[in-house]
Amino acid sequence: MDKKNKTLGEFIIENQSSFQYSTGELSKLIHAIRLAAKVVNHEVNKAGLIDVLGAAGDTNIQGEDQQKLDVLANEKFIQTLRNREIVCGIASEEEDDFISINSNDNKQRNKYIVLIDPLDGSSNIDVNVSVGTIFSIYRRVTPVGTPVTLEDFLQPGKNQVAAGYIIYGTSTMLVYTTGDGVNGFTLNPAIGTFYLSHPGMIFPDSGKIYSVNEGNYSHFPQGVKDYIKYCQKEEEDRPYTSRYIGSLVSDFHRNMIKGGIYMYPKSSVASNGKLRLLYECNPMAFIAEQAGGKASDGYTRILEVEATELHQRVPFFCGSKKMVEKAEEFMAKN
Ligand code: AHM
Ligand code: MG
Repeated sequence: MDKKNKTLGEFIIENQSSFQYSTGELSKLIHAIRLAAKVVNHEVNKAGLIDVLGAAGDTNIQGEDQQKLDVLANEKFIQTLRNREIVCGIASEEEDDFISINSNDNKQRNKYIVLIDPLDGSSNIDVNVSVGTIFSIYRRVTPVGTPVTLEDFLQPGKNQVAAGYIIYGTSTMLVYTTGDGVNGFTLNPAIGTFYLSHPGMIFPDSGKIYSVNEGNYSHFPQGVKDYIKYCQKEEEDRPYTSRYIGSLVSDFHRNMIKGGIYMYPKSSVASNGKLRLLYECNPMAFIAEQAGGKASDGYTRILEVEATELHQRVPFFCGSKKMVEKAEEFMAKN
């Protein structure tokens, strides 16, 4: 069959048996995320026509203003995952605490938990620039049949069984991994079906794009400043090109296709940077590694960073392997 004719549904069914200990539960979970993605896509596409632009009037636990679409996307994902009764717990950027889910018979038999950033890149919503959804899936560590605890959510990223993102861009794509490579699916909006458009996605070993908010330059650690100067220097294949959308999913997606590095370092005003370990950095790091790329906090592999709180922040360097290694070299020197 022509790869572009293969739907996400067909792909999930075909690959279910290759997943260790598969009982079909993970497949059902990906099916549910696919459904929620289509619903959120529909809402995002109507932005500007209906009253979903602008601030919702509340702030989340991290003190950030919630946008109406942030709240809506959060509701849609949680509602879908609840209705399908396929997870035992959910944590979201937009929820202060994790949500424990009891199934109808009140005997929680589900073993997966989901961590999600329902709509990432909120500052881009009102100006019609690409935003995304990021998700991370783990097997619970506490016994099945009991309510989930914080311990289930604070697992190291290397324990993830699946992770992915949806990019609401010029087209809408769902990209995910279950630990066996990375595959990308593009939504045909006319019929509401995702098709396998990017099989076996690979991060080029190196690239020419660096993505960082250079407005924060004076607050960056010396290692980051030196690496940025290195990117800009006229030498060998440099200067690199600077590309920063301010929407992690979009910056990551472009860099994975073209080759590049994304950085959100710590700074003198934000000691752990901005991005959240559990539902932003870990899933992107898992995808990056599965595509042959690399993700680090400047010194340590992201997937091994210890999680101590749900909304923990961590410095993030992610992208083409050689570029991340070079940035780490500069960090180590300082
Ligand atoms: P958000 O979860 O509140 O949307 O914040 C995360 C976003 C990332 O998508 C993006 O890369 C980064 O924040 C941009 O931050 P800044 O505007 O500080 O450069
Ligand atoms: Mg976010």
